[in-house]
Amino acid sequence: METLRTEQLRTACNRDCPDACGLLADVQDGKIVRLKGDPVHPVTQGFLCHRTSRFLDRQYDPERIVTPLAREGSEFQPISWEDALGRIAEKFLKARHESGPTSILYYRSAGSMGLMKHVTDAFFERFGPVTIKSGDVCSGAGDAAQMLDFGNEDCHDIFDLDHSQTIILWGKNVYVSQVHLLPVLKRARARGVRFTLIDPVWQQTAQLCDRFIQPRPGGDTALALGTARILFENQWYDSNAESYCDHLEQFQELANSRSLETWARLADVPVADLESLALSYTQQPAATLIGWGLQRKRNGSSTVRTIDALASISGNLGIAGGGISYCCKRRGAFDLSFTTGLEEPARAIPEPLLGPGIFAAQDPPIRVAWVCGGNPVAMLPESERIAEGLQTREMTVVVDSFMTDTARCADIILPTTTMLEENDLLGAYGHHWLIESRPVVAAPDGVKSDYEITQELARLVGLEKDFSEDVDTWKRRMLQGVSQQGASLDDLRQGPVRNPLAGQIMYPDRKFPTPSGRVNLVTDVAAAPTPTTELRPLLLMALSNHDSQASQWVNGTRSGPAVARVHPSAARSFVDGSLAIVESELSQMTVRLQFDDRQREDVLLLPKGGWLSDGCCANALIPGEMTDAGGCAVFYDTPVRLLKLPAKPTSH
Ligand SMILES: Nc1nc2c(c(=O)[nH]1)N[C@H]1C(S)=C(S)[C@@H](COP(=O)(O)OP(=O)(O)OC[C@H]3O[C@@H](n4cnc5c(=O)[nH]c(N)nc54)[C@H](O)[C@@H]3O)O[C@H]1N2
Ligand SMILES: Nc1nc2c(c(=O)[nH]1)N[C@H]1C(S)=C(S)[C@@H](COP(=O)(O)OP(=O)(O)OC[C@H]3O[C@@H](n4cnc5c(=O)[nH]c(N)nc54)[C@H](O)[C@@H]3O)O[C@H]1N2
Ligand code: SF4
Ligand SMILES: [Mo]
Repeated sequence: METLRTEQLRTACNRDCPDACGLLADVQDGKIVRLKGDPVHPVTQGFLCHRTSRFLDRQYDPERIVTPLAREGSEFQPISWEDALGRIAEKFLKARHESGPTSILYYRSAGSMGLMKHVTDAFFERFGPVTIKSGDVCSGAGDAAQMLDFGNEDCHDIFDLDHSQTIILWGKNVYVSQVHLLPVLKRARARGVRFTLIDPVWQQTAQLCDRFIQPRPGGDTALALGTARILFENQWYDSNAESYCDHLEQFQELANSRSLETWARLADVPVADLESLALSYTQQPAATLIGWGLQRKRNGSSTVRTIDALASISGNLGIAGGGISYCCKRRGAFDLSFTTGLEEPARAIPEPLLGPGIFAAQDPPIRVAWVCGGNPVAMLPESERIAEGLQTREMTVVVDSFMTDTARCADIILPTTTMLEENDLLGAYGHHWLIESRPVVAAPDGVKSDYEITQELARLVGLEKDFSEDVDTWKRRMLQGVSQQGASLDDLRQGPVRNPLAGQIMYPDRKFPTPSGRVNLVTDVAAAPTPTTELRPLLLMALSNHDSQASQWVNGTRSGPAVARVHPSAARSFVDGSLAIVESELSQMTVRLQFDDRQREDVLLLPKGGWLSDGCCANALIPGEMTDAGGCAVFYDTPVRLLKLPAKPTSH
């Protein structure tokens, strides 16, 4: 018997994740038989997260869409690419001619973080400019805070944590959402570094920490200000802070505006937690890593600003092992000057308000919608409204590989490549390595990448010239700013390369690219009233979980009812494991209760990413609302209550 030759090919994970891993695929006879983490990649270190270690189930899922589909009544029928793109081009030209280009909505999310996706942005910019989204439901509030405070947003090198004495994980669930930070943290732990986790939700990272502070959701502002008060009172703050921080006095007044007891009560933690945190900031260098969850709240941006200020006055900025790291500048190495218009769009709908926004847009109304790299019906607030919005356009096009909640609303579905068939470049928001992705297998016949689709559509609408180049030419163009510094396409083809433009530490000279050149300390924050009410005493938090990448689940785990975790005292009239209804102001959903006495009594936890069509979608309960700055979505401030299921009539 002839044995099949196994080829090992290298590529990258393009999922919306801080880690941007290197992948190794074993390919036999055109089929991938094994996927693992690339041991050569300094951050990936040869292992994958649970969800991507199961990616081959997705790659070879029989339910994958491999031909364009067109709606006929409530069904979809296969059509040819020629027919599909012909109908789309005709509709695009007609809508633009009759109503202007803003009658077309282009929505792209981060289903793939590949840089080539910006080429599709450029197409819509040149064909239009069309209507796009503004803000960012993922990280917008924190991004705005960092820009306002420091004039820039980037992180210390991930391995700079090797120099820390203290690590403060402010709302980060590393075991779920950033697993490749774990080896670095465990190494620090073994060195005796002091760890604090601040999270209203008990999660596994607590086990890594010396101290777990569990404030009420949104209590972080009070916690940070109370801690700052202790630093000021004990002269533990940096006596040089005045030289690189604006508004030091006002910030001190803000911190002193309430007693320690009041701050602790507002945060719902003992005063001892404030004292412990203050002490941590004096055990320098202290690194603060801010997670993404805590800014998806009504006051999310000012919360991040108070944490920025606390870390700043403590004297931990600009030193090895210190700093305040939120999001690495994942696009920082790349020249994206071929697309500029998206920053000043002709018209934009705030992403958290996409559903109501589609209906509100007038003069012209949205006639055509194009959705790619996202499942907004499942993932954005007011799911039902988004579904309705997409279903009621003259034409909605969805580019995806699966029949998602959003694809179900389409008139035309265009099947696209998976990450193992992609040809692209990536940066990461959790570290500074750049990586190239290369197809390890060919896409099935009848499946095209976003760029191939863009090229064909461009040909039909008279923009062929702008999009005729091959992918390598685009890659070289995007790398032109770093290609002389060891990050050319040829270099990347040899393996991952650290972004030569990224420093090891941020602001080593304590000069900041703000207008004054100094840190802009926050001077005023709204004391967040608790959003829960007597009627609805629980806050709904639908968080990242092991088994899914947003709405992309590993096989077999997405059928309802969704599991809702609560403290037993929050559900006294229910038993563990029973069914219940979760009700918000907007809607209701049936869940199965799971008691967890490590949780606070004022939260109800659901997995993020449940599907509307499975009755598991948390976002159907969440009203569309924007954070105080940056256009992030207020995902975790929805009050809910538990209700009994109506009794089934007994049959005789
Ligand atoms: N397995 C898995 N991994 C993922 C994803 C996924 O869907 N599944 N999603 C990816 C995406 S899209 C992103 S943006 C990243 C980041 O993904 P996120 O899941 O946003 O990551 P975290 O930074 O861990 O932030 C979540 C943590 O913030 C905490 N938190 C919520 N509210 C508060 C608060 O008021 N105060 C404090 N202190 N903490 C709070 C939550 O309890 C939770 O532990 O990870 C990615 N990683
Ligand atoms: N309630 C609640 N809602 C949340 C969150 C939360 O914590 N709670 N988190 C929010 C966050 S942080 C984020 S980032 C968003 C994520 O929301 P989305 O970005 O909508 O995330 P996904 O569900 O992963 O959808 C990505 C889709 O893109 C497809 N895809 C993958 N690769 C490609 C490609 O190359 N081309 C095309 N055209 N499609 C591709 C996938 O098949 C998938 O269906 O959700 C947000 N929604
Ligand atoms: S999803 Fe994140 S952790 Fe998992 S393989 Fe991809 S980049 Fe790595
Ligand atoms: Mo995200």
